[in-house]
Amino acid sequence: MTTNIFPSYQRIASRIPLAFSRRSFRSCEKYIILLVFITFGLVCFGTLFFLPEFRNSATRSESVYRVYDHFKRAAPELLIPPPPLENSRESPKLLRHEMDTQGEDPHLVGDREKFRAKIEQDSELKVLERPDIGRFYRKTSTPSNQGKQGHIYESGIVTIPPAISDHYPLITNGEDGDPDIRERRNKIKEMAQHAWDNYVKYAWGKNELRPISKRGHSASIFGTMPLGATILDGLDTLYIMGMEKEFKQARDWVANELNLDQMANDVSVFETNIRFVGGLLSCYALTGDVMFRDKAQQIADKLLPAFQTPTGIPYAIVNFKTGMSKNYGWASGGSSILSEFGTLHLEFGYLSDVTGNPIYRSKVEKIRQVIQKTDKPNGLYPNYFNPKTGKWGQHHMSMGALGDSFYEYLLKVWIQSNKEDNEVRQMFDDAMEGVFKHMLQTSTGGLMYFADLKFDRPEHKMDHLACFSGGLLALGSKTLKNHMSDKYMDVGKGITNTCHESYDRTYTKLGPEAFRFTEGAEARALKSTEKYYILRPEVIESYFYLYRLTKDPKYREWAWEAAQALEKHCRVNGGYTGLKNVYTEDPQQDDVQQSFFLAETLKYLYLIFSDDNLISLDEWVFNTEAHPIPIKGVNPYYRESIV
Ligand code: DMJ
Repeated sequence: MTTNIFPSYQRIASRIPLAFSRRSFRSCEKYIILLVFITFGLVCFGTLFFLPEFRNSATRSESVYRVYDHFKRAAPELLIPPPPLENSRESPKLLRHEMDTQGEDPHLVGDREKFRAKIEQDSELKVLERPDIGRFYRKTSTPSNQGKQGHIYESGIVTIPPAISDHYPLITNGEDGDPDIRERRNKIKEMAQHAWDNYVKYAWGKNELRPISKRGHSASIFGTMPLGATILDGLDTLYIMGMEKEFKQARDWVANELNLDQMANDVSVFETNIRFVGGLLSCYALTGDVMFRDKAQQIADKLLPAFQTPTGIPYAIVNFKTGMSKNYGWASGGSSILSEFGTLHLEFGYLSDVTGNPIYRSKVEKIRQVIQKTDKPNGLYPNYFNPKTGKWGQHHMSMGALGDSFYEYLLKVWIQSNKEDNEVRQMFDDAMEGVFKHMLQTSTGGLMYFADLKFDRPEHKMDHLACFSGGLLALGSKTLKNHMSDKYMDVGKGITNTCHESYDRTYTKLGPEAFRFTEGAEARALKSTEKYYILRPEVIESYFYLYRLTKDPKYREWAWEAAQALEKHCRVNGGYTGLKNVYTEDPQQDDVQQSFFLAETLKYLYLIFSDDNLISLDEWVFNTEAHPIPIKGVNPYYRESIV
């Protein structure tokens, strides 16, 4: 008997193996084999559905539509237009080509035609405009075919030119006709280059620069993390000054490095809004690069948890990661601050318009409703408001710290709405009536100033911050003729003059943080804690408005005095520094280059020495950090969302 190590399939009958004589399978074996084949077939068939082409076709087509929809909303111009109709203007070209290719397979001819049309379309794209960096459009220029296309440039910047426009506003360059003025402006640009280059060299990605110790710096308003505050705040200045290379570098940092998701950082809602959201929205308006809009939206979304209060008045501080929000411990029994919650409307309203998401506007409209219906002592707005009880805190009022930009936005939101939001214009006029009646003073030496009010008593002190109001009032006067217009202009000029005096009465010719009016001194700081200058813009800002609105050359002269003083006392090898005491011959330096130096101080200086059409006040409104926001219905760079 042969032994076999392998199992035998011999049949056994009564324990006796039967001879293996069968030629076919038994029926149950056939079933098993059939079953194996069927299973194999099914597995093969099922695998087809895991191939990329077939996988999840329903969700796939939905996601294709989602992407399409996203593009349609974000950049309708990027979608390839439908092929020309037979009778369209393109058809002669097709007919001519059809004649050339008679006798060929009509399908191949059709494909070749489509391919050719695509190439033509692509080469048309190549001749479209480069980004607007370093160029400018005059009001008289006519719209080109770029009005209908989205552009992707070599730099990777995507721009959507204004859709409907009969002119392009001037947004870069804009030189003045006078060669001396041009020379001054070149100097300001060189200052910006110095400030920027040193930030890049020593503090890239950090919030601010320490120009003497040559390293990064961060103020508490930015929390503890490096958010590139100088980049976000300085971007539009680089753009307007035509610093193309620097703008591109800053833009790429925002696109690739700025990621707030992982940042467990407590930040100021107000500062984040005016500097970051405002700066990014300006860049979106100026360039059409949707990256800026999307980043602005991501940042604004991080601020939204701060609005979850019983009244809807936001808290001052929010944590980017957790959304935990709170107010400053020092602010009148847990109050929010007027100048902070009152300085969101311009950016949040515009953000809703460019994203098509109404949530941001709804938040700021709620703020307005709440303060509208709360009684105002003597028609004035106190600096503190409790977001839980809906009541004002201490009755302190100021055109400077804690109040300032609230008043600014009452006027500017009206301007930005193309003067249609009359409610807010009325609020501005009413507020100014109260301010003029209770806070406006004239010193014995004839200087006009806004005193602070503390429980109905004037404190005869004015902050450097309050010096923005000279320009604001001039803007109010020029944008609406009403019973207040002349007064606005008089007070605007008077306040700007006083602020200039506060500079002129120092050794350095730069102004102190706050100045007082007493019997012995006018427009001078008296306390050592008020004698510093931290590169603030407000006085120069008012020179800018007054120059543009009155054309009085003295404002340019005053601006030039300030620029020279900055060069003399604040410029160091590593950038620009603030000063600890503006009254001393050789002031100590504070070793901080504030982000608003690039955003505001240098931008306003540059614009004073430019043509008036560069960021025209008829088309743009500056947010409180000098980031220009387009005026609705007037400025084709508004780029409102079409959804
Ligand atoms: C800027 O951040 C803004 O202008 C703000 O409104 C108050 N002041 C600083 C610069 O001084």
